[in-house]
Amino acid sequence: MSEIDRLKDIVFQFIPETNDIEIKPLGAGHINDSFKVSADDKEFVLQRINHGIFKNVPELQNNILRVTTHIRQKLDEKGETEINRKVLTLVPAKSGDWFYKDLSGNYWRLMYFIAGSKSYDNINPQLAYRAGLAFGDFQKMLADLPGGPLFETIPHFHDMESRLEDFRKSVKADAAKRVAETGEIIKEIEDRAEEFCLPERLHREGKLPKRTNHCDTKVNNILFDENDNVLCVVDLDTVMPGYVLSDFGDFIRTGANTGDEDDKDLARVSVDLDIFEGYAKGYLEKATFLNETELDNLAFGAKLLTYMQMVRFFTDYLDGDTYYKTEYPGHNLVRTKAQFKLLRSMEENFDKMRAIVSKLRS
Ligand code: GN1
Ligand code: MG
Repeated sequence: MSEIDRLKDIVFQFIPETNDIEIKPLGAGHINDSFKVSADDKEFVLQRINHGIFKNVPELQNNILRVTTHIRQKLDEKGETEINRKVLTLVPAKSGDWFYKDLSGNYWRLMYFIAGSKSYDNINPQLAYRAGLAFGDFQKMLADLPGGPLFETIPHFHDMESRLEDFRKSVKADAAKRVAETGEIIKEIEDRAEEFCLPERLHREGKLPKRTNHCDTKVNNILFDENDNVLCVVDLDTVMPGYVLSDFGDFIRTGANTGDEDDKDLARVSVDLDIFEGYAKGYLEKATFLNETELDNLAFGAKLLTYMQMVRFFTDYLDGDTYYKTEYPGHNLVRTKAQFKLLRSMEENFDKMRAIVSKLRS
């Protein structure tokens, strides 16, 4: 059986069989595999969920169901039109589950493709402002999610103390024999370790709360329509309790980088303060629920998520590239260095980032 026939068989676990079907690879996620499916007059996204990383797929899908159901209801109450373009819609499998497990043990899900949507890897301050409104609104809509906290789809996901523990274990194990050649990076990480464990300390002191966060607010996880208006926020695998600094920071890490996440040309990589300002403005207009500690540390969140991503890419490099998909040998080291360059640019511009947030919140 060809790969495509296998994929068709999987799609038919969710929708009625048809000969009028086309399946193509979609997007550039680092974890799951995605495909665009056109069947009769409908379009879908089929995804193979990486269950090595998301170990409890039923709970994961249940989170997404809870989140999308709640958002749908909020949009409905607001009198929104075209709701199916403004929130993801999962398709149940014929079995009644919200996923399908194939004979090789792979997990799959299907959802509707949002018609006429596009995403960007590079944006401008105006679009950043709209993205800020969108992620602020997302957190706001989920603030009263019924049914208690969401399941933690990846335990300790954005917990810097835990990420550093993993990093130190990997240095010790040196599985891929890459420690000797990367001593300089290890030192740069250790030099900043204490500074970046601040959120966990603030949380223990009761000053920094956990709220329902997206936890993967990459710029390309926002869908825009033909006129560059935001349609909706996608990639809901990691929606779970976390610090708002994560969501603020991960957008800046990706959307306000003048270069690419894995740029080999480090001269291209720096923080764009106009995009930072655009996003902060939009976000603060919606996120009216933040406390003083959260507001004081938003700019820090940008540095934190960049540092965290540097540590995560580098840990995976030391482990021999077992977590992230890579396109070439050494890709994770290239990513590490690009994140480190971005971090240094943010360190140089930290006072300016803080001043922007202060100006906008007053
Ligand atoms: C992964 O698969 P993708 O690209 O949406 C990762 C994020 C990282 C990101 C780095 C579950 O997201 O946490 O920030 O790569 N997702 C998971 O680009 O680890
Ligand atoms: Mg993701």
